[in-house]
Amino acid sequence: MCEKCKGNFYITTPIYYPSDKLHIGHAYSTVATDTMARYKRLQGYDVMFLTGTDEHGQKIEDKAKNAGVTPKQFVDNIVEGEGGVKDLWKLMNISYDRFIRTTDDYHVASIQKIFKMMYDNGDIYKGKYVGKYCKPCESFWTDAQLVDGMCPDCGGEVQEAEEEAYFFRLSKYADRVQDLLENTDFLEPRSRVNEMVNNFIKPGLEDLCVSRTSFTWGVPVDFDPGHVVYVWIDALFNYMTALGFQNDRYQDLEKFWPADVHFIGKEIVRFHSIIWPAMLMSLNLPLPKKVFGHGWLLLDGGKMSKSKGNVVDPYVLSQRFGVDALRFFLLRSFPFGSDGNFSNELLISTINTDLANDLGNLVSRTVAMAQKYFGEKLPAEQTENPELDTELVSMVSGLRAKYEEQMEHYAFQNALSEVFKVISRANKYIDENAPWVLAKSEENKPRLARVLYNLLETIRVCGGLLTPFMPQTAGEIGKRLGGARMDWESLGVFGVLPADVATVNGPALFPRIDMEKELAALEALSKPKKAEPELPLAEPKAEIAFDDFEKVDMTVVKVLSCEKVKKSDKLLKFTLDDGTGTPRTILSGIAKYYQPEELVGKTLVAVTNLAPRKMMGQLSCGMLLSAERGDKLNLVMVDDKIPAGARLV
Ligand code: ME8
Repeated sequence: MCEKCKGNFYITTPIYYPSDKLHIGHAYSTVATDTMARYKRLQGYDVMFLTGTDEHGQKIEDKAKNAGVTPKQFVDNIVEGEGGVKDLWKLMNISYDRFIRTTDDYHVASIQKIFKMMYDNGDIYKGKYVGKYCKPCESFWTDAQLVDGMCPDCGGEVQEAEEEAYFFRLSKYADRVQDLLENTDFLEPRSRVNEMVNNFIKPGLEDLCVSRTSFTWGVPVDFDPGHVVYVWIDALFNYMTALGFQNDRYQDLEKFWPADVHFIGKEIVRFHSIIWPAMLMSLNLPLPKKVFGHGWLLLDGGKMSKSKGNVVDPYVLSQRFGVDALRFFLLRSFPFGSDGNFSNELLISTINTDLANDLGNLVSRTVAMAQKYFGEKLPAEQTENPELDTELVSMVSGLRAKYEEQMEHYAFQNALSEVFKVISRANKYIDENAPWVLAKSEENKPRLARVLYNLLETIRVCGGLLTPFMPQTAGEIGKRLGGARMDWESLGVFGVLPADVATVNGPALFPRIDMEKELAALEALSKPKKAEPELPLAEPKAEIAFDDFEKVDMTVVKVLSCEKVKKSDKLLKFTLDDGTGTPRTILSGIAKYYQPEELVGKTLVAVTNLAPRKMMGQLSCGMLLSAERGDKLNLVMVDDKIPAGARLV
């Protein structure tokens, strides 16, 4: 621990499945974690905030296959590509310290060692799995756990599955895990403890199947080829491998383990509160101090999901309302442990009420009055009026303690309520003191200065405590107060601003939104785009005899290289593998439809017995098949599995 720090604090988000683009529900876990991490940094802790992606498993393997790319290419695109996971966290101003990808080499190697350690200590053994498997959830279930024969997590169909597999002796740890859940604060909210104990532990914890042979996209069990490690072992241990457990990549284990808290969604509480501690017990490792299972953001009463097509796009919302407003809304509108119904109306009314009316108005009115009545700086000569000032001053002085009490219990909504009580009180204080009346007489100027000072000081403390929730806004508030102190120590004290504080004017922090117009605009955005106009069909050609068709050699070719032909807008020059061993050159007039580099490696079809033809001084030996309708043109691409040289028959 560093000498100046209050201590170390390690907090994690779940690591996300990069199977689809993320939606606002995903951002919920991460915004909450970011807010907690920023709060702890504000308090003076040395924070490690870990997030990342959980990239193995059959679901990803299947999706990659459908997309015609390798699993790694598929996940790379969703994690690192434009509009992907990392982009979203950048947009949402997520201040993570470390990002782990479970395909990172150091993690893969660590997982192999961890699996072997549990095999060597006898907690992992080889057996045969017979049961029900839910593919989307990558979970095996016993008959007793199914709900009406369906997966208890997603409600989807399960399949009979039988395979040779490794098992983890989860049953051995049932009593210890039950004791942990019932007799400590390990799992919160407490309501989730009953759910875990009654639904999973009391009916009898069975050993857990922890390897798969039905697919290959996972961490290979190095001592038994053909088996890959169950994704949840791979995923859960990320929290430790990212600190350096069983690898040399990082050296932070001693400093940060055990984690202070894992924030996770409620549907993965089972994995984090039963399987995770049991595996740590197996390896005699310290358990995380807390697992907090937050609620879901619902849409029309159900969970948002890509498959239901009811996801809400955080890019659209943050572009229209600003990132801070969106972050604020997520934590202000719903208690963290419970589900909450997302709606555009609620989002807009929260912004209008709390941010535009209460906070925004307080800042603009106060700064505008300070500038109007006194110019850049307040005069140092000020008169207090205890009768009018005491309540506000004592509320502001006591705010940090109340806020802290709530934040320590992850009660974001309550912490914000405390701040907004003070903001409302300050708005009332303006009306009670009517600065515009005081301004009328010179004699009242010292009193007027004090009223404005008290308001500016209130804004400083409230703005400072809002920093973890709305970092940009808090920074802007600090600027308006002439670069005011907003460190943790100063937020617990009233009277930190110098009496002759300088203020800076600026535009409204949160302009009021016209609810009706905005709802209509959002509605229009969510409507499917107009269908494209029908493209004209080409005129059919005259009938030909089969013999004529037989004369054409159509051959499968692979693109070895492709480049633009100099001085030509239309032509691309292809070097192709046609299976003969001698590269074939074909020029094709498709430059306006494709970038040359995107075609390298593609499998195409060429007419290979067409008489060679010179174009722009170069010889083209054949023609690539493409499909045309109206002004749309696409090369005919075939399955990459077909070898070069295969003949179309
Ligand atoms: O579960 N409301 O990944 P994931 C609130 N890879 N939270 C939501 C939500 C919603 N509508 N939709 C998703 C996984 N989430 C695993 C985690 S950890 C070792 C492995 C939350 O991408 C969800 O509850 O499916 C979970 O906490 C997180 O997003 C990641 O979900």
